[in-house]
Amino acid sequence: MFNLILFGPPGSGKGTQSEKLIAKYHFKHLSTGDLLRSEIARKTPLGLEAKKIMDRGELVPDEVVIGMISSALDAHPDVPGFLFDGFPRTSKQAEALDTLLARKGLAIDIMLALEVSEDELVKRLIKRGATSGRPDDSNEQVITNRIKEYHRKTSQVADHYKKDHKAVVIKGEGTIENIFDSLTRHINLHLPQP
Ligand code: B4P
Repeated sequence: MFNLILFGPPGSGKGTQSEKLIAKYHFKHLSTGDLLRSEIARKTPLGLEAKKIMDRGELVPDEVVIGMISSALDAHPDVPGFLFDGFPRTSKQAEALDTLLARKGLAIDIMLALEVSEDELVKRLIKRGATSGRPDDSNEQVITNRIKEYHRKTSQVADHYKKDHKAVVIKGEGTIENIFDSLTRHINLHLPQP
């Protein structure tokens, strides 16, 4: 099994590139943003609570997202690997992920970190907000808050993987195809040979 984290600030292209990577490698896609939005759409108690937090551009509590990932890992024992998109977003989530994977005899193989300038992030999210209907993309103050949350709580997660030499920084600006080529080049280097 091959386990990959796609990392980066809000709007860096994690969702966009995940879709293409899943189509190529058939990993199981685990996006905590998508899982939370599905809870919101179904109006579950978890979703109603998460919505208030996400609409402010803050991070949902660690226990909630760790619980969701734990259930998702148990539900898919026979996949070729997992692609974690938007998770882990705090050091506590990174430690929990290590523990959950270790219980199954697994580990993270590589973290690919998309690097994008702040101006470009804001531009992309405002553009998406015009059509997506996502409340967290529709207000510049909320977008700025999401980027601040990233610097406060998420950016240091990369250090967790740098110390094991598992983190690779990828330029996240340019065409979607060129960025995808860089990602696949690094994945192919690390994939176990058949
Ligand atoms: P997420 O759903 O993870 O999404 P995101 O960070 O907004 O965006 P992503 O990086 O996937 O960008 P995308 O490809 O779509 O998070 C939403 C919220 O959920 C968080 O703020 C938080 O509240 C909560 N949450 C999620 N996970 C959590 C966790 N683990 N712990 C706590 N809370 C959690 O790209 C954005 C736009 O850019 C798109 O419109 C795309 O078309 C465009 N784009 C992509 N690549 C481009 C390129 N190369 N050039 C130009 N535009 C590009």
